[in-house]
Amino acid sequence: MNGRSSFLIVANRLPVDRSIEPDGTASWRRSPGGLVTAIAPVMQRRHGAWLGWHGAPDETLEPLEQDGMNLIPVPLSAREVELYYEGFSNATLWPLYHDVVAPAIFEREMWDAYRAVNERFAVAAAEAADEGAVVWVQDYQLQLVPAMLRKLRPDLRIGFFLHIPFPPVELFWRLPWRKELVEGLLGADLVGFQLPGGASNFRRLCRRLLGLPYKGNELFLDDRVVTTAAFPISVDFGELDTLVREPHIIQRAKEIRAELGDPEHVLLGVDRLDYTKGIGQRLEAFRELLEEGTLAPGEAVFVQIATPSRERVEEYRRLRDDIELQVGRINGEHSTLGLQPVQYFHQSYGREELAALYLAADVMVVTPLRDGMNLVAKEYVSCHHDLSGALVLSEFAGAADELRQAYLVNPYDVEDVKRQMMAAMRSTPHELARRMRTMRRRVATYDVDRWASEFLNALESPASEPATSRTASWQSD
Ligand code: ADQ
Repeated sequence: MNGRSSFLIVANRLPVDRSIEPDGTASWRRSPGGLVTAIAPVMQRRHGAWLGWHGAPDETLEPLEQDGMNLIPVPLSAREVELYYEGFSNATLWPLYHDVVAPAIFEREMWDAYRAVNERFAVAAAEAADEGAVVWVQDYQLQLVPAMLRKLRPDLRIGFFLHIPFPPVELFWRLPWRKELVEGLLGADLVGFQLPGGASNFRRLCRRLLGLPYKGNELFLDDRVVTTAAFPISVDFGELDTLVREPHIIQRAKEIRAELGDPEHVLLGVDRLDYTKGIGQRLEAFRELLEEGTLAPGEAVFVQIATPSRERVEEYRRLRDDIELQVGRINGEHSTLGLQPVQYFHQSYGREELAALYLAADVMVVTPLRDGMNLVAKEYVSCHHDLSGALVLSEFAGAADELRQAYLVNPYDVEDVKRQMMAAMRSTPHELARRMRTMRRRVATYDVDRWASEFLNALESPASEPATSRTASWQSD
């Protein structure tokens, strides 16, 4: 053994959080979040290594083992966290890729830090990967890594998956460093997106920006072929389906309803506190339903769980204030003694409590203005084996492509959100079961294992010949 891995995940964050015990020793716990939830089981099965930042600035750590995974920490300075992570990743790329629902900031200093950190990840990956290893790079924070890594280690098989939407050419075009970013991604053998639309946006961009020909899913470079395709991410359906059948989870779900005053309808929102998630839009719809009297006082309770997120980024601080003001106003106007129509929690929850909440909810309200996929929608569906419950889902979430039987809404249209929330609440058990059955079948079949194995199969299967050895045709889509 040379200590190198034949399978490597490269992601901004390691899949663990550190907590300090009362006796001062540090321990690591698997962290919450879409990416970790999705990949940890695959990592454990393939005994690979995971390379990423450990979450504390200005600290260098030795590799460690946790949950059957080899973890290789990549250090970041406090200034790099500010410029590369909070800056270029979350104040430039995140809004730009989400339809600019908040303004995107373009600053050269942030870009320089992004490039430098990507280079560090690429060097660390080159050192950790065995000859001919498969390396799977994750998400928008590391889009330059594939090309940097290929330069250092042309023997590797490199995959990249983007968890957020890939924007239309017209939006991406604004980026001053658009060419570098696209060339960075093209270092991969396979570039995966959540939806076919993202893949086709990317191919069109490559043609317009770099004059690259493509056919079907394949982009033809001079000496290589880059495959682009959609791999809609999913959840561990089996794990959730088993968990919610446990007596203590069923009991907890009952308790939650009782603690809420046993209203006729429990509505639920679960999101990172992010401006893309449309939390304000759904609360406004709920407020209007109370205001107009469409919902009687005490008839429904809206539970909004908002996980703290990116709290040092200005836009997120403002959002938190806005949401909390809005919740305060609704409760101020519509509470009765002992009963608040909106229950708001700015907290993170464990898997079991979250599962009990999903089980307790009659209507899950998922209204992002733009979302790569949205795992919450799929988690809710996985938890309702008795076929109860309704999903109100934004057309702008990737999940809407698969969950067509949800109550689909345009979150920009408050009347539409109100109408569909009411339709979900007034629906018959038979109608709910009909919708839920089809959605469950979909999530059960296309679960997270299938997502990962389809991506890895595509990555590990040989590509077509490069442009120099064939006549590449031009295609538009
Ligand atoms: P996110 O934007 O984080 O993910 P999402 O897909 O909904 O959004 O995943 C959130 C995850 O965090 C879910 O698994 C959820 O259970 C968990 N979570 C949320 N609130 C929580 C809380 N209070 N306590 C504990 N857990 C909580 C990004 C993209 C998405 C894409 C995923 C995966 O923005 O579009 O679906 O990556 O690719």
